[in-house]
Amino acid sequence: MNSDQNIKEVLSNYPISMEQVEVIPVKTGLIHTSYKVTEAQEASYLLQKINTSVFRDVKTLMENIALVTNILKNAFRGSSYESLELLKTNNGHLFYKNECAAWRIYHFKEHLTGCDVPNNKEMVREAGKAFSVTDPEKLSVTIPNFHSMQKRYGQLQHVLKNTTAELSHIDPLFKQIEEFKQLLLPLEYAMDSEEIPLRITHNDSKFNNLLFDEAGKARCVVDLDTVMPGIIHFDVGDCLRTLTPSTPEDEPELANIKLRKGFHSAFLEGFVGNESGWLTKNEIKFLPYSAPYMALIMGIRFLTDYLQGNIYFSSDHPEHNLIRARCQVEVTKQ
Ligand code: GN1
Ligand code: MG
Repeated sequence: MNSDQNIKEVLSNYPISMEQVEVIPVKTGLIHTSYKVTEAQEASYLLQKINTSVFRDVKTLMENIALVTNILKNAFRGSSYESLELLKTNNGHLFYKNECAAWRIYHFKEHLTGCDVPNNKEMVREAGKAFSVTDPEKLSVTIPNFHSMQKRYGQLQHVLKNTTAELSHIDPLFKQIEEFKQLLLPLEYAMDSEEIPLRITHNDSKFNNLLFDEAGKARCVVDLDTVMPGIIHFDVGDCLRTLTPSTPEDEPELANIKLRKGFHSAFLEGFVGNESGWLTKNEIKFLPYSAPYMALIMGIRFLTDYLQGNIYFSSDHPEHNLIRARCQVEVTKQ
């Protein structure tokens, strides 16, 4: 089955009118393959082919997402925030599986847009508010040890040990990683020893996983695959590492990477809110670790994927993950 026929077959399992339906690929995220589907009557949807080598247990993943979207829908009633909404199959299932892949569909947020880097401090404050913690609820872990520096570093060492490639060009990068890792591991140790409490965290709180309305108000957090127990520092750090540099996460020219320190405090203002009482003493104490910790984790993951032949993150060319890794290590350094 070619991919066009495949998509038509997928859509025929959903309450979508196939007359004059339009399907266009959209570039969103580095993991799944996404399409915008527009019906003649103008309703539009986000169709995603789920990356099952990253998310091996699709049923648990989708049950988590259904739970999260329901919690958010109730929590946001009467506010200006919105939740993503899944479209169920004709048989009432959360996803559709055929012999090629597993698929899911969300209603498309036509009136909202995301962007890679913020234009002003107000957007940054909005991001802080939007990624602030929602009600804790029992959720499954979709990717175990997702932000464990020890695990990510172990994977990198394993790949380094087993590669036959010439490595001298990554030596300086690897040395920096080793040095920064030692400085940042105390955050993970504090989590492991339960000095920092687990909450429900998004875990992929890149700035572009937030949609804004035309007035610049944050309205909807997207990409809910990795919502699971974690520490606030993961969400604070992932958002800060993507919104403080004025350059994208794959900036090749290290000299161009400048951190906008004012955005740092604007984000925290939004995140913490007027009342810091909801944070524990240790959560506050470890806040400065957040951004460098998450930037270094990403540096390690991108470098590992580069050395593995770019099998995890979608990339535009063979050196793309190496460029991303260098950029993230530079963000860690600053
Ligand atoms: C992936 O799906 P996407 O592109 O939002 C990755 C994140 C990384 C991000 C880097 C499940 O997220 O952890 O921070 O790429 N998601 C997964 O851009 O690995
Ligand atoms: Mg994602």
